[in-house]
Amino acid sequence: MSVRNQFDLAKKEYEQWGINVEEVFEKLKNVPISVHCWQGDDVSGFEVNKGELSGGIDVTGNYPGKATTPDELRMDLEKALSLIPGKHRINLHAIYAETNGEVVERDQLEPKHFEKWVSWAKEHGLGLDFNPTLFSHEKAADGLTLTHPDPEIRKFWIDHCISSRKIGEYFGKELGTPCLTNIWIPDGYKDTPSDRLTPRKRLKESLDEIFAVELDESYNLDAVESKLFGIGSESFVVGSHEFYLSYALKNNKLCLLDTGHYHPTETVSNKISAMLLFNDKVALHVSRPVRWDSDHVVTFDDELKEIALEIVRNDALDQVMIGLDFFDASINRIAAWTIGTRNMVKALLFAMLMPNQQLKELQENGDYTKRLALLEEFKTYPFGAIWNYYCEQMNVPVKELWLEEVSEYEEKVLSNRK
Ligand code: RNT
Ligand code: ZN
Repeated sequence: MSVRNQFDLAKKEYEQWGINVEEVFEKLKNVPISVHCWQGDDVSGFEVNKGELSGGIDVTGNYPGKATTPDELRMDLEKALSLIPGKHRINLHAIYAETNGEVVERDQLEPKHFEKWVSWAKEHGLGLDFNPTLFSHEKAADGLTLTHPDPEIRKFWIDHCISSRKIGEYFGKELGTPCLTNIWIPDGYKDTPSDRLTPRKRLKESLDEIFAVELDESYNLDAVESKLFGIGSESFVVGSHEFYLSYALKNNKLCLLDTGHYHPTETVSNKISAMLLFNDKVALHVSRPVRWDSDHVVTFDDELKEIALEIVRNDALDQVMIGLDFFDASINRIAAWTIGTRNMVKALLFAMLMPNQQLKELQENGDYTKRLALLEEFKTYPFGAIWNYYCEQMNVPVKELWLEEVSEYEEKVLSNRK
């Protein structure tokens, strides 16, 4: 049976619940996922004096063929995007600047160092998001940046964040869609601190200085990303969840939740509704922690579906900015992007195909038996047939066929890289 015929049958089952599948497709097409460029080169970047990856994050694996130049990275991204349904965004880090072989200190970065990314984004109709890079640098070698006791080091990172926000503004202006500029810092201590307040005070002051430079929010939106622990900051992280949640609320910034940055049984899906009541927008780094903040490729698991449900059933697609954050170098990197991003889109489709209104009513009416029964039965509704047809309609490979294209690309392109 063709993909279309299977779809026609499946569609009828959803229609019985009042779900209009074509309308769902239209809605889904317009949800951008911010695809992180750093999966393509193991968070290496293209700085002239490239340092080792630091900041308590780690990429394991040495799959051959990683992108080593901006052109290779863009080419790989194009390949991945051609296998993912929808129009998406690309999330860059400051270390992906193109400086023509010149050493440009991070506090001196300017829009011109991202011109190529912008013209590429224009060519492909992509929005861009941005991140200052406060790791993999000699001035971050001791694990402290915006909270460093040395005012000169702090100043360097403050200036880097300000220049990054201006680059974000440039992206927004050029591309006609606001750039989300997200600040994440690794700062923390390996061992029990003797003073938690002083570093947090310094972080607050540094952020105040960074955001004192006012930018037009129709071009640049600012986010702050919290964390629980990292390698080398096991006992204490300055920028904790409570810190940034409070900071963002008070200063009208976005709070970014990375799904790997909480206690193992704590879920981001449960935080979204609470935050939506007090914040205009919430940002996400969808990742997959395996025992720790391991940044595994996003799979179609229960928590991913629950996150998508929380966004969809609360009608919050315009409020939740969905970004991805994983880096796996043990598998083909283009496949990693494709699997993770397709899963995010797939989870949104899954959520849109649930009888969300009826389920809400059941809960309101106290019918928890039917609530559980339906939630369970819908897990085995013919969702795959709808997903396959969506892919077909969006001109991307159906089912695992995308893998053939990745293998061909690996053979023709990746295997020739040193
Ligand atoms: C680190 C944060 C951060 C980084 C990227 C590379 O724990 O999740 O978002 O992964 O900036
Ligand atoms: Zn993150």
